[in-house]
Amino acid sequence: MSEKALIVIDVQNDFCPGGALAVTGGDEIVPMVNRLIGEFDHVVLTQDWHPASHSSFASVHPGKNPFETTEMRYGTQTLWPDHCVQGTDGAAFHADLEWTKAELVIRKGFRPAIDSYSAFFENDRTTPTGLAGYLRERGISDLTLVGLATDFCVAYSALDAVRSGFKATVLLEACRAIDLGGSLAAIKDEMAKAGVTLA
Ligand code: VGL
Ligand code: ZN
Repeated sequence: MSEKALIVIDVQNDFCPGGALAVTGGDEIVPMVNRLIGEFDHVVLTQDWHPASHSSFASVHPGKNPFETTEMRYGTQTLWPDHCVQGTDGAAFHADLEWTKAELVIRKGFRPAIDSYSAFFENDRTTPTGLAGYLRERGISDLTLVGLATDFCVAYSALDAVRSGFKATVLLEACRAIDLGGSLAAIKDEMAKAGVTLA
């Protein structure tokens, strides 16, 4: 068994123009992502899903601004504007995303004290989301990743995918980046070295 799946990362209102953590051109990928959803036999979506006052929000760290960093127990954490709060419109999928075919929606970042960029592991890189087990049990070994943002949730998901024994391809055309201080170039390099196919 070597099934393929499309993993659609965080195509949510808050990551699109007008959203709380808008990624430039984030909404431009939606038509292409919809086409890919139509082509794949298996589709998994992820949804960034934070409780209010999540520890990754700059607003809960006195004196800190969004896009600065802080030291957490698990390492350095970038601080973000409040975004993707559970149940809000900002956390909803983009209105044009054709998500009904998805067989699984993985929600991540719901533990107050730890952020989760990756669809596989939280930012301590050890707490699993359950996605690897789900894919293995279903005989899915070959993943194509698209979505937002290239240099955070897409990249960490792809890195963890290869680390967990999956084949991973990132379709860059169907992704958009935040690109904080050269983060896009650095993580593309890291992905290529780790064995992620950048297409
Ligand atoms: C993301 C920052 C914070 C992402 C999620 O989806 O790339 N980035 N939360
Ligand atoms: Zn988040």
